[in-house]
Amino acid sequence: PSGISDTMAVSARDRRFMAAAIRLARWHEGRTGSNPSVATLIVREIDGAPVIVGRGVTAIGGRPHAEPQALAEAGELARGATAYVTLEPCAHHGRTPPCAEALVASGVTRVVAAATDPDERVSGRGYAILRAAGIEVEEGVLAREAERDLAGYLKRRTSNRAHVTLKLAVSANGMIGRRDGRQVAITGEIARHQVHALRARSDVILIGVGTAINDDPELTCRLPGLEDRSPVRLVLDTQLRLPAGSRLVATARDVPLWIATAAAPDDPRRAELAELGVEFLACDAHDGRIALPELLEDIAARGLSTVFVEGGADVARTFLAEDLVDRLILLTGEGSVDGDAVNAPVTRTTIPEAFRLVASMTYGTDQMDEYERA
Ligand code: AOF
Ligand code: ZN
Repeated sequence: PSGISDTMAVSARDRRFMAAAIRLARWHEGRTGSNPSVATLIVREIDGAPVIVGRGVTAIGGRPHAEPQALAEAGELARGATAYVTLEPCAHHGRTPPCAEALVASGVTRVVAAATDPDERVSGRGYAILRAAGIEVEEGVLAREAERDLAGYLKRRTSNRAHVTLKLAVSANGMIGRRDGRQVAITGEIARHQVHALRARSDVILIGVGTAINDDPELTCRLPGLEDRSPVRLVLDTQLRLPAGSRLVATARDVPLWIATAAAPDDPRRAELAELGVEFLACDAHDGRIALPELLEDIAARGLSTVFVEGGADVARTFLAEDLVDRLILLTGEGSVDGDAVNAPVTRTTIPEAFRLVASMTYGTDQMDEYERA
């Protein structure tokens, strides 16, 4: 007797392998279309030690699912093994047979799961199939951790709207830029790379047309190895002011560019931009601003789950005021922006009460704080 009871040892092991599965699921985050990126590990005892004999992550594009890939790698070794799944295995005949049935057929005797799948075709049915076949099922292991990564998918499934992350880069004196529009660097290079990585994990990057005109950004992901991972770029442009000569429009053939607008369907600028590859989301506007809740529903209806809001100040303020921010990423630089500067809608000392701090990192002289709506 080691002093540790069997059940304690087992649950520590379960958490360890589930943590590994959650990390594996991140590999394809943002690249599985409307499907969430989830992972499966098949683990069995070999010579008294647990060994991973199969691993799978939802394939790019969303299929095949994680489970059949992990089971294929494990082969006969799956018999009597434990499967770790970050999301409840599916129970429906979609474009692939149900993963719950694949697990039953493989001979695994135990399934450890993190998050339950709210998809109405699954939602407890996956677990029921496993249990009916005599498989021992442990639900909810590291559920919170898995749910943080699946937040976009879960939000779309449970609220029919896209999940919103707002990113703000704030100077030490609480500013986000200059009023004259001249660009200032608030954070350093490492933080900038982190932002590119965050973009790559999102389905949509959103900015206001003011920022689009002023900064003329490209909003693609320019990190080595992630160049092919540029999400849809979406511009809020009530009156269709985005210049046809902007970098965004110039790259619309390579990386999707959508414009949310209230401009009339027969507005001639639409045809001009459409010709260049731009797509339009017809929106309602109130007081000259695109109606955001409806827009987020529209995005979800198109199968996209996560929106990364990058500015400017007005757009950020509106998302916050309308309580539409699910996750807030605050980068705080070391320098000050002097002169005629734009106040940040929030700073580290004025975070709205609804948010709680979930992570803090230091990148050189920059600080990155991540908050979630409780
Ligand atoms: C799993 N394993 O790896 C993933 C699952 O359109 P389909 O047929 O591919 O089904 C999509 C649904 O499958 C999706 O809404 C979610 O419920 C589930 N995702 N399930 O067993 C996986 N990615
Ligand atoms: Zn499945």
